[in-house]
Amino acid sequence: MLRFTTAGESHGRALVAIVEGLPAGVPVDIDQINHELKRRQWGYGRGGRMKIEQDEVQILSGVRHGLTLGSPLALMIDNKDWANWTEVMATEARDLEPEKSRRVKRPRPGHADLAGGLKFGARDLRNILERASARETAARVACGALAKQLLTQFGAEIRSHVIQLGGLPEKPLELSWEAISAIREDAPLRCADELAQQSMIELIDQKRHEGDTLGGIFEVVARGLVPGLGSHTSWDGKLDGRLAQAVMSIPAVKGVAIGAGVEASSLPGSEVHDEIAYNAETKDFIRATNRAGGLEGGITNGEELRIRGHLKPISTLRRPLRSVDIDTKQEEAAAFERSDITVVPAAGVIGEAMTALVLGSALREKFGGDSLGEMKRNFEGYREQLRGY
Ligand code: EPS
Repeated sequence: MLRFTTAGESHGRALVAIVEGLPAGVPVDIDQINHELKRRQWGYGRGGRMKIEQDEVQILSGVRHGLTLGSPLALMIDNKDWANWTEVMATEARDLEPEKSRRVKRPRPGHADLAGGLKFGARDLRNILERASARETAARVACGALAKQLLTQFGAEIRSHVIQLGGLPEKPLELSWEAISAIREDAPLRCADELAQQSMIELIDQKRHEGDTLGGIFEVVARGLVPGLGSHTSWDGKLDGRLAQAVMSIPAVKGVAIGAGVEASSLPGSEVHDEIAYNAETKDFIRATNRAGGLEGGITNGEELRIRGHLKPISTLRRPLRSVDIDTKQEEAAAFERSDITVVPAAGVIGEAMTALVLGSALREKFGGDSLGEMKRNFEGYREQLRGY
């Protein structure tokens, strides 16, 4: 199994992560990890913080001479903004004057502030928001980049794109792998449809002006996956359920759909299920459609995996919503320091990372092995089995 854990506060010293379960001998490309970190920071509608941070990973363990050792990898990404927060976020005891403490006491509707404050008894909501912040997802993207490097060894690739933002276009975009692959890395919203992208940008500008925020939908697509990852045999082995949890855990994601997921519930079966055909030449079972999004019974079926994340708008608004001061219990405007207007393209990159980590884990379960070579032999043996089916 491939597993990871992260630690770090948004304005603390650094984000760190430990990744466990990669076999020995996987080539690790640190530039590629940094490239993924950069992709996450990109996107029209991000706020001032992204001008401060230029995320770069340091690998502290688990890699020697460019190859994994089979031991846990420890990763670290510095928070450049930490320099401005050393007193407020000091790990040592401090007795700061109220005006210097940056205490948060007006919870933002939609954020973890109030629910977390009640749960932990935190009288300074900063104790909650520092960890609830989506800053943590930089660490996930670094872990996901490692999972992607494992997947590459087995011929799988992952991409993401924005298919709707702030309700535009009215019908979410449906695009081929080729169209998605052609999106330039500097596309402002990682959207393949130029016209749609332009109208999204105009909407973002309008909402920036109004002090408001926007959500949207991203789609993650993985291709080159062998059939047979995941399992129908137990509820927690089903890959659709595992992917849904992984994608739902991304901040602001409130809905996850696989393939035609949402639309499928209102259509008859004849318009939903993908009919099966056989290509005698390649000895492959094939489908003309892929409404199942590459998963049947919680198992990959060899088609492209397609998973959508529906994001609510960011909960920090420049024109704040009504809230209550936790000291006075009087109605007040929610706290605001600075914020992004929308993060849908960034969430897509995080979606790629979370998908890669789940798929990487499923690959490890199926093909095992302590070294990459052993894992590849098991993989080739299985491919042989598929060809003889
Ligand atoms: C976030 C608020 C903003 C975002 C942040 C997530 O940060 P700050 O409060 O420092 O302005 O920019 O996202 C990141 C720092 C990041 O790396 O994505 C929040 O409240 O969730």
